[in-house]
Amino acid sequence: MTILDGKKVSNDIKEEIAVEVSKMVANGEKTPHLAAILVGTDGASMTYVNAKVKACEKIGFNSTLIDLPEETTEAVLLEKIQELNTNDDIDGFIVQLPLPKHIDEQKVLMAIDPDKDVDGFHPTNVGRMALDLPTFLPATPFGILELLERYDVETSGKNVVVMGRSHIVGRPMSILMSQKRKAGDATVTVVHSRTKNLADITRSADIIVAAIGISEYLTGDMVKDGVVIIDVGITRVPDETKKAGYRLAGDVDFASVSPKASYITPVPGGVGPMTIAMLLKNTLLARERHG
Ligand code: BQF
Repeated sequence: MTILDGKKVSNDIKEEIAVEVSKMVANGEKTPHLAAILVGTDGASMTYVNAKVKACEKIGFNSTLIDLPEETTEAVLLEKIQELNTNDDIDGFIVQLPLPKHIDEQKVLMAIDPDKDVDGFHPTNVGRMALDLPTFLPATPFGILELLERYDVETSGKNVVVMGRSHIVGRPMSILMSQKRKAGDATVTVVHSRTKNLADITRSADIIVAAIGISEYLTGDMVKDGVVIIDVGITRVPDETKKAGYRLAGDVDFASVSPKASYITPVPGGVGPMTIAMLLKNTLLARERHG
């Protein structure tokens, strides 16, 4: 069993990007600049957005965090987005999800200039991804592809089961892995909350991408020997023995699944850090594309 060490690979990628940034700066080019909008004070969202800002500092990017109160209206948020769309100093920006319930997420994502949409959530970029045109790939699926590639995990002709159909992970992952690409050429099945005989389907999988958001849902009896496991889940589970009061759990029951797996991502330290690294990669790409 090999651990797919997302922490290590993400650090490799960040170092590669840092080298690129130094070269750009030495050539008198602009420094990549990522902005992030956070609405409200949700604990997990604050952690994620802070991790993104910190990663920018580490690799020599400029970053701007725009902190808006929970009560921010949709109109004010759309104004902020317009400002970032037209600010030539910003190469790319994200709106941290989830948004408060009074704001229409789809409307917000559609307001982002596709050329600055480094999360790849704008319908234009989703369409470009589906058509295999140059775009910004959503950071989590992009990170999973990169992790599979760097560990030389064979995907061609394999049965991949994607658990979950979210617009951020499951759906794009299923599209990307069915495409003709390095970590692609797979036969992909998407399973979800309405799927019947789910365990029969997961037991036939060579590779499982678990992205359903239910902690430790996938257990050893649901997988075959030699399976490759990508665990996208990241749930806070109350744990009084931890100083934070919680521990992080994936969608995979690591204890029962890992003995059967050929490769498996841990939680934390698997897919999560790769998500951050690929957001930075997209921002570098945005800077290069803007010329
Ligand atoms: C790690 C996210 C659900 C909803 C919105 C490192 C992250 C997580 C874990 C991280 C996530 C999850 C992010 C680890 C960004 C991944 O060491 O295991 C980094 O920051 N993520 C997000 O921005 O929004 C989310 C999950």
